[in-house]
Order: sequence, then structure tokens, then C-alpha cells
Amino acid sequence: MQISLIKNKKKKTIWIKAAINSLLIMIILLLISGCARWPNGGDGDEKKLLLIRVDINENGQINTDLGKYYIVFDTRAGASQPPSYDREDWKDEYYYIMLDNMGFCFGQWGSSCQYTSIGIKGEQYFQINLDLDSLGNPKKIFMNVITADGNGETYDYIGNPSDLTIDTSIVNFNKVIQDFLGDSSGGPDFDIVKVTITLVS
Ligand SMILES: [Ca+2]
Repeated sequence: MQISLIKNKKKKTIWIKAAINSLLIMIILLLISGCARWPNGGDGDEKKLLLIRVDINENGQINTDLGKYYIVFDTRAGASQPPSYDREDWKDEYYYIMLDNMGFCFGQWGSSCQYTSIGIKGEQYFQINLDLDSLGNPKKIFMNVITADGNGETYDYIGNPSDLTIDTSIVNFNKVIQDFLGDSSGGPDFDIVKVTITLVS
């Protein structure tokens, strides 16, 4: 009787010790993985917002009855140049924002464009606020801004779209890019004159 009691006691202490040990191991593992994640916590922890403002000719006004306004992004890892001004050359993986007479929509060129409230439209400008998460948090973003009709004719685009390229690792990224005045084949309503890009954390 006594011997079995002692045996039970011993069994109990072994179980308790094992439980404490595994608990300690779990705590240590949690601490290690927590510490390991700490230094490169920038991966998604920090929300970044991309603000883009497009200004058109002061003699024109945003005219979604006769045309469309696009901002296009190439965020692919192997990308090396900005998207073309010609929509026929755009790849399915490009993200884009389109402003037409239904408002702002966002999507990938090969899929449907979803209307959202990411932008505001003024008389002679429009501005979009885009979470960098929705572009997949890329390191580099190649861009272009174009105005066009509904059928495929481009009215205006940024003369040197490489100037629009964004390095998302730069803190307080801010750029103002000018485009030629009066070079739109669709008249002043579709003449891009300035693009302002700001990246805020
Ligand atoms: Ca222009």
C-alpha cells in the first residue's frame, strides 16, 4: 500500500517536472521567435499610404464625359521600366486606377476594376490615397499617368515616366513631376501638367 503511494507520488513529480519543462521550452521558443521577428518588423507592420495628385491644365477641367484618367503601376519584382502610355501594351499584372464618369476604380489590368472611395475629384485635379498593402508592399513602383478616350486613343501621358518611379524604402518620399503644357491631343481637359507623389508612414 505504502509502496504504491510512493510510486504514485514519484509518477506525479515526474509528470509535473515534464509539464514544467515543456512549458519552459514553449516559453523559450516563443521568446526566440519573437526576438527573431523583431529586427525586420518593417515587413507589413508599418502601414504606408501613397498619395498621388494629378493636376491638369488650368484652362481645362476634369471631364469624365469625354474621357478617362488613369494611373498605372508596375510593381513586379523584375520590372525595369515604367508602363507604356499605350494601354494595349499594359500587362495583366499591372495595378491601375481609373477615373471615369462612375468615379474611381482600382484593380489589375487583366481583372475587373472595383469602384472604391480611394480618390477625390476636383475641378482641375484628382487625388488618390492608396494603402501600399493593396499593391502588395513592393520595394519599387514604376508608374505612368495617362488620359485617354474610351476606345484606345491616348490623349496625354507623362513625357518621362521614369521620373515617377517610387522607392518605397525612402522615408518621407516626396516628388513633384511636371509634364509639358498643351501637349494633349484631347485638349486642355486632358492635359496633364503636374503629378505630386507622397509616401507617408
Ligand atoms: Ca501635358
